[in-house]
Amino acid sequence: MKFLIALVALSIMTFNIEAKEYQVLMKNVTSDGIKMGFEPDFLKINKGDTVKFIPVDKGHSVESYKGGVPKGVKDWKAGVNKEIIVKFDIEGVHMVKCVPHFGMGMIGAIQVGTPSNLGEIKKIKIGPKVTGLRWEKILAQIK
Ligand SMILES: [Cu+2]
Repeated sequence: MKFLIALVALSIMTFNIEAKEYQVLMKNVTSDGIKMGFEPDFLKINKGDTVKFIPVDKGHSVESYKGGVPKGVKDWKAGVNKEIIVKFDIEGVHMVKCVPHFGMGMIGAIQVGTPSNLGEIKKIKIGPKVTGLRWEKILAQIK
């Protein structure tokens, strides 16, 4: 019996430690009725987890937002209609954007562990009004 309990405890621990893979869909209309968006547009994950960005509709791209990532992160990008799996090894807030639809509000963020660079990304001015409004809603979720 003791052995069985230990075995169950061990398997639960292993499960918690295992890195997870999340999915972010790139859509023309999100489930909330928002035009051109990442679904979800904000994710909180742990260091070492991966995110698969999937262009379920055509015409989308995803890339790291220049200056909107923690120090030490290399810029990355997936071209239009390309799926990409990104591993997030550095803690902080990682902003992402879709180039064709940035002006229509297609922006998102992946929070990895502690949002150490929150102060820096709060200073970033997001040009298009619709994008800026969406960005404010994302920022409000980062804690
Ligand atoms: Cu797009």
